[in-house]
Amino acid sequence: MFDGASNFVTSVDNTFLMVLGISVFFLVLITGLMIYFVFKYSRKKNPVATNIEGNVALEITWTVIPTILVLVMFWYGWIGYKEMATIPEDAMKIDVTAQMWKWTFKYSTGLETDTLYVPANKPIEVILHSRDVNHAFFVSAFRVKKDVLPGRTNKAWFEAAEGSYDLSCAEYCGLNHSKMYTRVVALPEAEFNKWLEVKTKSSSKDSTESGKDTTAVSKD
Ligand SMILES: [Cu+2]
Repeated sequence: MFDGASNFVTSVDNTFLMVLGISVFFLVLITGLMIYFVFKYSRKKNPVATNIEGNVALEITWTVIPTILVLVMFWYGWIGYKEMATIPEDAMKIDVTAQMWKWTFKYSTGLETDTLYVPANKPIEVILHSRDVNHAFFVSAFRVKKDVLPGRTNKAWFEAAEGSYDLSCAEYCGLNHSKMYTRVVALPEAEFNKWLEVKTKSSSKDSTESGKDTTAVSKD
């Protein structure tokens, strides 16, 4: 769980565990108290109903404490959101196109691939487009998820640790939605640069760039 596959793993996981911890604490507390009161104030033990007038100190306590807890949860959520929404200016840009039911990645050299290759430990900006319906770019190991919508450009960023990770579509997009996944491969920077150079050369040799992607896709 804490495998540090991207720069967001620790903050997202810590926020999740904090919210989970608070929720479990109150689940146990409230359920325990409820069971306790069911026995304590049962008709057998308490035949005449007690009229409880209220308790100002208690009411203030159970208003103030949850308010603080909710604000703490909001704070950590907000900090994490801001970090994810602020893309570093020096990030490497990769164009991502989603369509029923595949992903296409386009690099600055014009190279297109169906597996996403990135240099490790470098900020990567993915610019997300959809050709048809709503999809979502989701790399669970990175804790990165962003909607990919037709007629709108969304962006996300991450810094990946070296390795290979699942990339899936996280928005139901039709019949083969569940097959719409591929891999993100994070290579050491020098290796990535070599890969990009070699692949770009070989792809421009065996495909006429203009012959690709001429199929018109109607958008509404
Ligand atoms: Cu999809």
